[in-house]
Amino acid sequence: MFSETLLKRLKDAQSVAVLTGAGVSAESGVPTFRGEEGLWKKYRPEELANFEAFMRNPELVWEWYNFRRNLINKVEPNPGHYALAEMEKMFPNFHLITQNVDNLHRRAGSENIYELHGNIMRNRCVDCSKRYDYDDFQFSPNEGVPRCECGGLIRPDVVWFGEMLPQEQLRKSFAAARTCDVFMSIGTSAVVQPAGNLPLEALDAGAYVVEINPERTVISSYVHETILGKSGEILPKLLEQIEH
Ligand code: BJW
Ligand code: ZN
Repeated sequence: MFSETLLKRLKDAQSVAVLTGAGVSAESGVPTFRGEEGLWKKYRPEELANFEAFMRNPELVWEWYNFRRNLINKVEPNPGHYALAEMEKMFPNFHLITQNVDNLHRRAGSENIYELHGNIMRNRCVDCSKRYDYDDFQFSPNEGVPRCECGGLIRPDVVWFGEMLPQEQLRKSFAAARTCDVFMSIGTSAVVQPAGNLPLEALDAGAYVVEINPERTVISSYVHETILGKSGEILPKLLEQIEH
């Protein structure tokens, strides 16, 4: 099921970089953003995940995050997350770059993670940027939108459209893409920038680039291989092949 080239490249690899998206958590029961089961069927991602939307209607945006936090608290990492955590131990350099905010990679045991879009389990103040834990503030419709000790509104510590990604993590992600031997783009539509550009950056720098996704994406015609399938099924099989 895997090409000889991929297996050989992985066997010889000193450095592997992986980009993950919402698709890796789909088999855990977390809806993806786009497509059939899209979380944003009713509201497009751009309508809720931006600062103006939050300031205009913080209750609505908080309700949406509350719903997702409650869901994420109930689900477990799937075999795809666990296989990536195992792979981290197999290569001298292994960089896990994720667009996901759901913390499932960490819960599965991955350690070297770059969280490009933040983490849904953290909060921060829109005015003074002070960070708060999930437990410090939880939105309840009766109490309204939580506020910081400085009076500012509390928001989830995630990256919305039009906002800068965490610069150090972004820098490390691009450095990993430019220096890895094998790059895997897994469970992402790759339409959101700048993360979606990482596989192309890796290609440009000479890495062997593989995509794992049940559907073809905007990068499929550029990468070396697209393995069509679910990451929770493909990744454990790939792990098994490279372990021997
Ligand atoms: C499976 C599966 C299974 C299903 N197994 N797979 C260039 C051109 C045009 C616009 C821009 C541009 N550069 C920047 C922009 C603007 C914008 C952008 O990219 N817009 C595009 C939509 C066009 N980017 C930004 O604004 C970024 N910031 C930025 O660029 O700052 C610089 C700047 C500042 C000021 C002005 C201008 C520039 C920030 C982007 C932040 C994105 N944030 C979100 C929300 C995070 C918080 C939250 O979760 O609530 O991040 S949006 C949402 O999309 C979320 C995701 O991380 C992100 C990516 O989605 P992902 O993960 O790919 O999910 P899906 O649903 O799209 O795909 C799932 C895939 O899984 C599918 O392919 C399925 O087939 C597959 N799948 N089951 C494996 N079992
Ligand atoms: Zn504050």
